[in-house]
Amino acid sequence: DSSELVDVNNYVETKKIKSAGQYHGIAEGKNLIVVKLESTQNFVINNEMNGETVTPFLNSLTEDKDTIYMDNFYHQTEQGKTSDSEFLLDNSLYPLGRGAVFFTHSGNEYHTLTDSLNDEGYFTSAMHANNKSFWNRDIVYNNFGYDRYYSLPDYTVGEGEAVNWGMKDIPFFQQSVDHMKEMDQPFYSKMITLTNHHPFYLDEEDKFIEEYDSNSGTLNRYFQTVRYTDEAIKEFFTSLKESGLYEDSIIVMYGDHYGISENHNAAMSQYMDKEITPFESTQLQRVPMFIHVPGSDIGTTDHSLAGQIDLKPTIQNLMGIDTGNSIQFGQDIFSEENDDFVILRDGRFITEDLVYAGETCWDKETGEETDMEACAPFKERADEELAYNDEIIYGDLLRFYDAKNGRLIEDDTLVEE
Ligand code: GP9
Ligand code: MN
Repeated sequence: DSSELVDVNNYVETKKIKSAGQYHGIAEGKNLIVVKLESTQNFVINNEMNGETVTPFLNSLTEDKDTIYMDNFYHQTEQGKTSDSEFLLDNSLYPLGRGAVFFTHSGNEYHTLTDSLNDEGYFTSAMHANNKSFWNRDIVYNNFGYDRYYSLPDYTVGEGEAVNWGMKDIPFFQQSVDHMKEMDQPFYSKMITLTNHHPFYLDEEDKFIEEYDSNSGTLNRYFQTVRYTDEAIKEFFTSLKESGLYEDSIIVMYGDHYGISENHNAAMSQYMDKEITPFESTQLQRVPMFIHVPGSDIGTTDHSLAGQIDLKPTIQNLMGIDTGNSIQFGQDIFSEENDDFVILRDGRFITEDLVYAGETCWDKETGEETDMEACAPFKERADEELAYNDEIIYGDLLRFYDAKNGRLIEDDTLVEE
């Protein structure tokens, strides 16, 4: 009942910071396009593979005058993979440690990013050229407040236009822009790419660089599919400009989770030219995050420590939406009061100076093991935060919270279904 929410709420209150951080309202009233980059890890950005540039277009954005590039941004997903990253985006809550919350708690009450945009009069949609029930998305998107889900039947997959799990990213983006041209503005569209997905196969004509030469075919091909998606994003920006939508839009892009699992540590170690310790493995959980606002002059590389849990309050701040009353664990990345603390869903965490992984405390600067005492207070907080999170999800506790007015709802006012 609502009494369970009291402790959770007290904890969340301790994390609340000034909501109106830097860049508040910079994209107010603009179309919001969020591109979820499949399996894209940060190590490919501004990096080469056997002398070839892996992500030329994304690299150019890291130098772009209208783009903030976050290079210290972690995914926080677990077994629910892509769907977990979507859950984080919409709720600023952690997914579950086991199973996929999209399946296990699809019917809970949530106070989503999408709801907040609906309240501002946005037309909201998700775009992904896959079967609509994959990850239970049709049910969940409806509950999260999306007005429309553009799924496989909304796309024409021509001859040679599918690879791996489905439609290739280049035609996906092309046809998605055609849909956007028909939308009422302002709109919010969440787009989910697919080509850079295990097993990372490509047709010959889509291979812009060579394979890598390790003992892992997965890693070898990964560079090529990342390169393909980079090309798709470049073309997407061009189509947006041609459609006239570009100037009135903000584009946020983030990697959903790792593409290269620990099974490929030997190959990764060859590529990175160092041993993949639990410390390195944790640092590899960084995913790229870009915020592109045409004409804004916000361009910088931001090293702030942050994670997917921070997407919702950060985007809301940019859109000029007040985040003050939500029950959530993320913080606006651009607020000066932001904590430098990221918790991964499996209990690992990262602070300004430390990484906790493999039940060991690591010194970030040296990458060497350090005294567990340094990590202990953070560990307590990480465990506490994840436990409160799980109480919310298992107890469907947001039923007892009136997010508009920021107050707990007494039980007797609730109509049980
Ligand atoms: C499937 C796509 C990939 O529609 O989102 O899902 P993943 O396997 O990465 O969770
Ligand atoms: Mn994914």
